[in-house]
Amino acid sequence: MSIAFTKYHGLGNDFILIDNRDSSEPKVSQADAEKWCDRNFGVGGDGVIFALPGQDGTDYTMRIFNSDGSEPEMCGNGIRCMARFIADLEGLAEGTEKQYRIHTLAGLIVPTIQADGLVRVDMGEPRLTAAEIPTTLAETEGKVVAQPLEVDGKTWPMTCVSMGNPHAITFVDDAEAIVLADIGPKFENNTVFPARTNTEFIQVVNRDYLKMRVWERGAGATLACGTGACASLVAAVLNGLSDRKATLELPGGNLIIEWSEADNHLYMTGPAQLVFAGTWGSGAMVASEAPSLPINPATGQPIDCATACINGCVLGEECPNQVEQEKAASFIENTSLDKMLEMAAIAVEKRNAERAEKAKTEGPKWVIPEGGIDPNNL
Ligand code: ZDP
Repeated sequence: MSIAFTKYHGLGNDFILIDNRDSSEPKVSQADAEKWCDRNFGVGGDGVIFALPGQDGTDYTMRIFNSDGSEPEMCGNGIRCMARFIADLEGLAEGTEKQYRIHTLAGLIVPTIQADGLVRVDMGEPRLTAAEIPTTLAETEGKVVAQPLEVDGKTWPMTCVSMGNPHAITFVDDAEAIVLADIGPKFENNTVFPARTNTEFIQVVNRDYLKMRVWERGAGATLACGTGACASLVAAVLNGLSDRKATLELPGGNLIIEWSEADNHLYMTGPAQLVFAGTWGSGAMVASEAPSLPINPATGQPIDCATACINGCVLGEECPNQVEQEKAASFIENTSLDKMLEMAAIAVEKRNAERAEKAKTEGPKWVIPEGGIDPNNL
């Protein structure tokens, strides 16, 4: 079976997008998503995203499987890629503004493709109660802010925010110094986060500029995380460390995040970029679907005619190509024996002339041995 896909990235957070508009069932299983995301044995990606038919009056539904096969509720960079993908599928002209209403497991999300090509997403409201995150860390006044958590012999003040998916944010002096692969899993799988968690390490450069590094639940260290950037801005505001609008610098580039006072929604603006399209399991890779190739009688091996014919057909009259067969049949039918002999004589003469010409430049292929040729040993 072959499945078409298109690869997109949002600031280096990369996804494999599947056109799933004709069915509500994802075309790739969670177990296969893990294989597809493998960077050596698959396509490579931080997740697989499906553009499914809309529900509850929305234009489309988005579902995503992480690179470990688990299914998160939402994906900020992914939804920008999804918006770009459907715009491309619908043939939206460049420079046109278009808004989509997308159903996700985290509720309604509304991305807008702007005339400048960037995608601005209404990410909805942050959820702050311990039960909504979910976390067992202490909640005060309906929020989990700067709660101490012991990890690796150190106490980290954690602020927790859900953007549909769980985020645990901690503020550090130097985001670069964090060794994500060592410490990330210890937050992700900590028992205080029963649904595991995405973890953001934030360095406040100033009130409208934050540096972020992320360890994603189910995907590990990624170059960017849209829901994480939104959650981090909320955490910074709750800790009195930033304004309600800031640039978030992620390893893959910048996102502008705004937590609107008017409607309590988060607005995220950033790029989404097409990388390439392809087919998983094409004929060349799946033996049962591969076209049957003619066999070279000399070697017993299949012949790739597309290549072999350029160098001179090795099958000659046995060529399985229908057009070539018909040409040969019609030649035999319509040519007299005299004419054929004449053509053969000309061909032999031409070949001899070519050989003689070649011998001049390349030298003889063989020499007569001293004492002449032994006719019994030819
Ligand atoms: O919550 C999770 O399990 C995340 N790994 C989902 C993906 C989040 C993402 N990086 C984002 O940009 O929000 C795609």
